[in-house]
Formats: sequence, structure tokens, C-alpha cells
Amino acid sequence: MRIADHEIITMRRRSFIKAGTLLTSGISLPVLAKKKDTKSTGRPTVISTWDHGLMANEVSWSVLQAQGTSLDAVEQGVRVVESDPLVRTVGIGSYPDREGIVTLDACIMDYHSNCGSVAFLQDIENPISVARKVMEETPHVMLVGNGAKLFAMSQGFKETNLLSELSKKEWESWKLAAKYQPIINIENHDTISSIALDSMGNLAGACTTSGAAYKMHGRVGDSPIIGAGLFLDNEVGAAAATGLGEAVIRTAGSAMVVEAMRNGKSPQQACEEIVKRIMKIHPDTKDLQVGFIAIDIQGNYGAFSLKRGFSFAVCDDQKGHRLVPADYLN
Ligand code: SD4
Repeated sequence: MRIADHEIITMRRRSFIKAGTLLTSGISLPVLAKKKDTKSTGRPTVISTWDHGLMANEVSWSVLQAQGTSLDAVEQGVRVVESDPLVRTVGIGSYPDREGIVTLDACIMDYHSNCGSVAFLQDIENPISVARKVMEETPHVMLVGNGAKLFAMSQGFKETNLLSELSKKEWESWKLAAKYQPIINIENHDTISSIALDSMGNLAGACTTSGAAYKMHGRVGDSPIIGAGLFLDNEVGAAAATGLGEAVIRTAGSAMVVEAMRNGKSPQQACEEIVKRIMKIHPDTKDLQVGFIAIDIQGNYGAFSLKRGFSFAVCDDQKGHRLVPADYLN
């Protein structure tokens, strides 16, 4: 079944993102994209994981419509989700690890294959913007833990308490049962991964999460790992993941989705192929959920998950904003 056949919810453009919101929220105005020689149709499109993808896409789309870059679009979009304390699996207000500490993972990638990443980052509300600084201001790709935090602070990011009262209370009752089992299942995996194509035909992607609730202290998932949680090749397409990071890392999931597109698969077929590959190497998939989103350089997109329940948000010129339930394997 093609995605277009089962798009069920067409979202009317919501009005809460007014022009002024970007300015007052400390988000910089979009940088104008430079024209590049490309085979792309230059059909701006943004696709993001889960329901909160709608909220990210609202901002991303306003950047794309103002001829901004896909890089600005995805960064500014996912920042809104990071800064929303009601989203419990990204940024401020997230579930902590089993020691009661919120640790965040994020990465970003642009059409030149520049990338930046932070992992096991604490006390910083917008890891995606730190990842972008790593990409733009250092010779490195990845900074972790205290090093990432010190770098963030040197770049002007403020130290912030990320553990909300609600998350603290829930963690305390989780501890009573002392079931030291990271929770990442069909109800609880809400990383935001976002990939976009701008009017200059350039791709970018961003991925940000607090990872598995009550994970071991120090655990890093797929989301900050280029090739696992996110990958793109501007000649081919972009892909990003959500779900159990360990399974995505084992298969270099997002890189493989892009390679499948390079080998002629559509974004939809490519996502399906890698989900099937993941299922094949996991004998027990009872508690396993993984999902991918993908877009090619022409603006065609697809998504697929192992289990039911995965949704993604998409916006393009033709149909505007909508939330789409992804096809799934079983
Ligand atoms: C992780 N992949 O840390 C992330 C979690 C996730 O939707 O995607 N949640 O394993």
C-alpha cells in the first residue's frame, strides 16, 4: 500500500506559530539557501517522527517557505519539541535514567555530509543546537558527557534542570518496584527525527531524544550516531530512525535505508527492507519496536515500522500538514 492511500488525518495549518514566535523564542531567522546544481525537483518537504512531528513541522515548514535551508528547518523544528516539557522523551521534562538523571542524545547532518553529535549530555535544554555547534565550531563530529556540557556552556548554552517534578515522582515510584529494565516499547519511544528537503534541493536531518526511560546510566542509543539514528547523502536521500536504539545500531539502520534507495528502492521500499532485516536478526520481537522515515532527493517519502502504532508528520506544498499512520510488518 502506498502511503498516499492511507493518509487519514490532514491537519489544518495551526496558527500558534506566528511570525513573531521565532524571534521571541530565541530562534534565529532562517539563513537564505544558496543555489546548487542539483537533480532535485526542489519540492520542499519535511517529515518527522510521531505526533509531535506536527509541532516540529510547523516551524520547519515556515523556515522552508521563507526559502530557508533544510538545516535551519530541522534544527528549529526539533528545538520546539525539546523545549516542550510535556514531551516526555525529548529535551526538558524527559524520563530520567535509572539513577534519576536526564541524559540526552542528538545529532544533525547537512547536505555536504557535515555532521555533529552529542551524547549523554546533561543539563542542557537543546542538545540539537549543541550538536550543530559541534558540527560548525569544532573539528570533531561527536562530544559526550561532561565534555559536551562544558563545550555547550562555552558556546553560551545555559545550565538547566531537565528533571521535571512529574518525572521525578514517576521515577521514585518506578524505583520502588526496582525493576531495572529500560522501558522502550510500543508505548514509549518518542524520539523526534526530522528530515527535510529545501527549495534548493538540499537535504538535512536532525534527531534528538532522551532515549529509553530508566536506561542504565551512561547508555547511549542510536539517535546521536550518524548512520544509525540518522543518515543522508544529498545525491540519494535521507533517513532517520525511532524505536529501540540497540536494534538500529546493530544494522546501521539509517545508513542502510539510504543505501537501499541508492540501489533503486523507493523511500517506502527502503524503510521496509531494513525493518525486515532487523526482524530477521532478532529472534524475539515481542517488545521490539523500530521505525524509519525516509525521503529521496525528489521529495518522495516513506515510513515503515516493525509494529503497529508508529505515526509520522509530513508537510509539502501539495497537501500541507498531515499526520500519517505508518505501515507496519506485524
Ligand atoms: C533510543 N532510538 O535511545 C532511541 C529511542 C527512540 O523513539 O527512538 N525513541 O534508543
